[in-house]
Amino acid sequence: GAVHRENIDHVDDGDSPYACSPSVDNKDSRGWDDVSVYNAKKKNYAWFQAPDGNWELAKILSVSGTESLIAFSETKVVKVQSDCLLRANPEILDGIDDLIQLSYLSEPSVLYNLQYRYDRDMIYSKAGPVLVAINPFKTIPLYGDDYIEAYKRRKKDSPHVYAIADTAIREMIRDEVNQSIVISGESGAGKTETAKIAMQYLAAVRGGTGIEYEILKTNPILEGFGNAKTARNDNSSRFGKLIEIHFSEIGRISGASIQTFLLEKSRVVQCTEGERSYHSFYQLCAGAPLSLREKLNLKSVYEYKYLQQSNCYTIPGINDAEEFGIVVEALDIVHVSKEDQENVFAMLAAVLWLGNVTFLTVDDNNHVEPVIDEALLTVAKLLGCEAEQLQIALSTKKMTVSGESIVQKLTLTQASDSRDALAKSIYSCLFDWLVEQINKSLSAGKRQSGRSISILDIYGFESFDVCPMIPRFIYTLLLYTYVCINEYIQDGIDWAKVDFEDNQACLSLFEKLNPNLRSSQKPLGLLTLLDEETTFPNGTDMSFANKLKQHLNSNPCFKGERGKAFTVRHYAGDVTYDTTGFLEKNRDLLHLVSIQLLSSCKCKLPQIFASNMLSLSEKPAVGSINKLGGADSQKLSVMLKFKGQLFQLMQRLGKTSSHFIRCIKPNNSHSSGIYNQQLVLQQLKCCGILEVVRISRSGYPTRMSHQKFARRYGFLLFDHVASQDPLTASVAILQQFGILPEMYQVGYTKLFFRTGQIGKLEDTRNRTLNGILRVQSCFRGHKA
Ligand code: AD9
Ligand code: MG
Repeated sequence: GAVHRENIDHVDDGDSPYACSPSVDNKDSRGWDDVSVYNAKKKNYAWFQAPDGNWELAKILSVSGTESLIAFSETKVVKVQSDCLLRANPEILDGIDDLIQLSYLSEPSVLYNLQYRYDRDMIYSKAGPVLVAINPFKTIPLYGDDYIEAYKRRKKDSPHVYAIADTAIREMIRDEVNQSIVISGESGAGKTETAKIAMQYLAAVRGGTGIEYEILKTNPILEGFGNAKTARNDNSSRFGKLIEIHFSEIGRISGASIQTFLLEKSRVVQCTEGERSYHSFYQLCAGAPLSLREKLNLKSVYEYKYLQQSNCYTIPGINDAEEFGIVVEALDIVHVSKEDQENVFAMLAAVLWLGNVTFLTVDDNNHVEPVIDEALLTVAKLLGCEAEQLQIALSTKKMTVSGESIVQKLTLTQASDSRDALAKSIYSCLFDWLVEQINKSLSAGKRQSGRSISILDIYGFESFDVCPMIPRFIYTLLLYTYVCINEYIQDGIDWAKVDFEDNQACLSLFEKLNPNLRSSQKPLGLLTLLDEETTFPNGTDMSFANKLKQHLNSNPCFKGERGKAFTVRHYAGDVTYDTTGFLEKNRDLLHLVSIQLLSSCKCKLPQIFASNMLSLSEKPAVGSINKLGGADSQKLSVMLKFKGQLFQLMQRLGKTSSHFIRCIKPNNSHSSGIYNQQLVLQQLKCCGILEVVRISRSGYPTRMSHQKFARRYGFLLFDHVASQDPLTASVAILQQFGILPEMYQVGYTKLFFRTGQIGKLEDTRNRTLNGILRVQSCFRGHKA
């Protein structure tokens, strides 16, 4: 297992540098009286797992054979098997800020340490290279100018998003390598808030030109159009986001670009009880000024069928009308003209009205036609087309049979589907178009040095509905790349010292993401199988599940379950998925008739949408277009589109140096002060945080080439010989600064350090440099 178990029989306090407890009197600081009747010499504590799964701290009174006598309180003393106990850490380690400093690493000691900090509003901790952020669900005074200043000047070093952002800036400048901050976590864990906190830090310390203000203002727009209230989070992001912040030669923010991934389209036309559709709809209906209301024939939210179905119209504490004002202001700031803004709102209204379009049966074959009523007429007006055109688009489809084009009428289900498909397409195209406008504004005329810091706000693991294993997969892959076994092996380090669960089998489940590979070169993985089954006329969730079992059963990370389910062994934990709805969500059909309708509209946006859709489906490089259906619809499956994007994302991030933030949701009731052990543990396990801590304790996570090391610290050598080769210079530096041999390993091309070692050298370097600067300025002062 991931956890290092220590049998307390043969563990002695003496083996830890922190082992001696500071309290020597009879009463320990945990408040328990020393039960001296048992004459326990040492105050040994251990974790014992209660039947409910929670861990409790107990005092070891005596150990005999395989049994131990432990006390939970003065009155509750029990005898247990010693191997059920996990050694607790000495009190002096309570609340340490990096889990790798724990003397005894175990699930309960990690949980306890995080909770100790959380209870004191220290929501940030380090787990080796990963920043763990536990959602406080309340305002905590850890942010703002004073804190930013303190982290900028390195007056504070406790774990913080600011510290991560600051390190990213420094490393970008020092190493001349682009950086990325990868934020992951469950829905509602705090990813989006964390991303904003990181952006605020970058803007505050590296802004100055004003563009940083524009960058921050993209948040209300993206959240307005891409976030919604869900059961898990009142402000849940329904898309993935990578924001790349560009820096000029002098290290100031010079622009940015945003890439978004797969907006959840289905929410536009259906959402479950208690959830809402996208904020933008409610904001518009609540906040639009009278003139706009009249132009768009806007009604209240209660009048629209798409919004009615979930029976939830408001969010406690949120004023949608006010939010509308904030979004409009933000649109102004990113230079979306007033005219374009009105077009945007017209599209929102068109989508809402589309939902109110109804159908009537017109023949004996159950074929239908839309009713010409206020809804249909308003949609036609808002899109800029004739009502008849819209009627045709919603009730027919074109087929190509033996080279001949025929028009077929639709049944009620088919027609409703085509109406919903049109609504979904308009909305997702609108979202993409807005992102494009933002990108134009953020990059307009800015000179860039090519240096950047990217912030990835990945989906909530379980909320990505097309294929819920994808976000976890991305994170695993990135973290895996970070820990990067291969590099160690290639560099001659004996990796056996640092055992690491091989994840290759799990990754191969998902196959190579490179869409340019020919299918014969591609191993058949989950995504390809999903795609195949989606385009297969008779494919169902069940046949998909069976295909998976048939093709993947030999993979040790895959396990077929009964019915439509299967299990993937992720990085550190099994997750079972139900394939119900996978295929439907992967299908993304918009009939050609509808695309033609959009392209013939007089309004600007529908035309743009249509041409984007057509150009997308003409580009087979993004993914092969399904040949089965001919040209009657745009059949680029969701997964094919996403695979292309994902591949680019991985390529881009692969070139950066990554920093990891893992957001944790401490309870499911969104309340402050409640820390649910099991829930936290599950999240820590899910991404292998415990593994990472274990590896980081034993491994050498920091690395630097001999050349770079010698260049950076060589001048600190007492007798610096310029002709020294980098390896010799490196070794001399390590010796001069008393870096202990167990703290580093020398590879063929690189040095590998345990956590914290480079920090020491950097401090010396900075002190020396500051000294030199002071001497120089003194010298100049004298001259003047
Ligand atoms: V989802 O996958 O997009 O559904 P996120 O992005 O992980 O999710 P989000 O950042 O939206 O979660 O955070 C959820 C809520 O937690 C916020 O609306 C805040 O109310 C709360 N939160 C998160 N982080 C902080 C924080 N650092 N301080 C205070 C916070 N509140
Ligand atoms: Mg979010």
